[in-house]
Amino acid sequence: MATLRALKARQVLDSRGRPTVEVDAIADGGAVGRAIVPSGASTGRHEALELRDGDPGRYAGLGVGKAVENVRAAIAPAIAGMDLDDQAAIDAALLALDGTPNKSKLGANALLGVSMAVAHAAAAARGEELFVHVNRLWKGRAAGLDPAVPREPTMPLPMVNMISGGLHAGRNLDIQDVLFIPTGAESYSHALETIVAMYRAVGGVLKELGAESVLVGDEGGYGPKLENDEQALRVVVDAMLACGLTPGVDGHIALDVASTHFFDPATGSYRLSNVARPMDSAGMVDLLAGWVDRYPIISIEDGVAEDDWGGWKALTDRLGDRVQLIGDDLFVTQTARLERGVASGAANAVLIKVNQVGTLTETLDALVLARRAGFRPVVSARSGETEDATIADLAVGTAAGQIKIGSVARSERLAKYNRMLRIEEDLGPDARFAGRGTLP
Ligand code: 2PG
Ligand code: MG
Repeated sequence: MATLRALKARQVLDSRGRPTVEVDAIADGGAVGRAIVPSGASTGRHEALELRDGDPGRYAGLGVGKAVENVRAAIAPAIAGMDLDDQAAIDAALLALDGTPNKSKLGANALLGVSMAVAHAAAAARGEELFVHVNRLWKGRAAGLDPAVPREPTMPLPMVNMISGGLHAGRNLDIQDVLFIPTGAESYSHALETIVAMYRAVGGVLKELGAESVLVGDEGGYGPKLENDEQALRVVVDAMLACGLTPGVDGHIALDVASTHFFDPATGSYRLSNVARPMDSAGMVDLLAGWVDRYPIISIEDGVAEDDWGGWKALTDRLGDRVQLIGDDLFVTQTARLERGVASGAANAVLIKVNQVGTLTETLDALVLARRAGFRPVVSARSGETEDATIADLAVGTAAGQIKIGSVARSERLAKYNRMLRIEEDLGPDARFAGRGTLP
């Protein structure tokens, strides 16, 4: 049994040049696990609190010195000596130390840095890959679930950002991400090759259209100025055709509408920049259903806003039998909100983001609940990322089935895609791949 000897923490920078927390967990035998915490831009109101210093003189108030100090002064002495393999006990100790419902005392960024670094150190102390360690944790947690729930390490099917809008690309479009899913792929590496071909093809279609700019957004997707959101859907369909794919057969579209960010809670209306009049939930559901009828859309995330439970129910009643409807801002990876969604028929899938909840164990809790309810989980990165690739191992080790990282540009994204190539090699020629079967 390896125990935790010490923690080190420091401030490093993420892909937007903003400070974030890095933690090293050192095992008694000297093995080291390191993790860096990601950060969102289109964050949900109910996410666990990301502690920032608020000192305008330093990094425009975004420093994380307090969170780093909390790791050193409050967390390290309290959990030193604990069994690194007992992730649940360590995470429970972190929650007890913080003691607040939204991790506002120590900061979810302090807690998550420690929680993930501990998992890395546990794997390193055993001399095994992180996904193998995570898989052991997952099998333990999944023991009571339906036998059909996947337990063995499985390469996920990626959904990949092609065109970025919303808060990730200067509000050029209302929709935040138009993504491509390589539904015809037979393996992860085959999927990746198709994705890269699509990324080039989308760039080509945009250039032909004369879209002023094909510069990329925060997650590496193209951030063009287009006439409207629907034109972005046509661009992705045209790119599929240019790649020799049959839209709706071996290539599909996914959307992250991120609609919370154009929802006005005061009037209960959705305000899209290219739709003349504000819409209520029913109007928003009609708009999305129309797109589903006309385009090969198989997945929609945050089609309505984070607290529009009535809208979510209407959307799910209307499209839930043919489209994956993912709650991101809606569920914020938290079991209490996910339980409400399951009970009320809101959504049929859940985005899994480690920093929305703040510990690995709570992330596994959300995955267990999702699987129990028959909700598909999609492990996701944030728009602010780093070279940390923990989520790649998380997705494989929990056999989540799907992953969303951003585009195949910018190295903080490629760190995860490349990590999965290594894992696939490790798993060998018989590596399981979630593939098309993971979708409706
Ligand atoms: C999302 C994420 C990732 P952010 O909305 O799903 O795409 O964005 O990290 O900015 O919340
Ligand atoms: Mg989202």
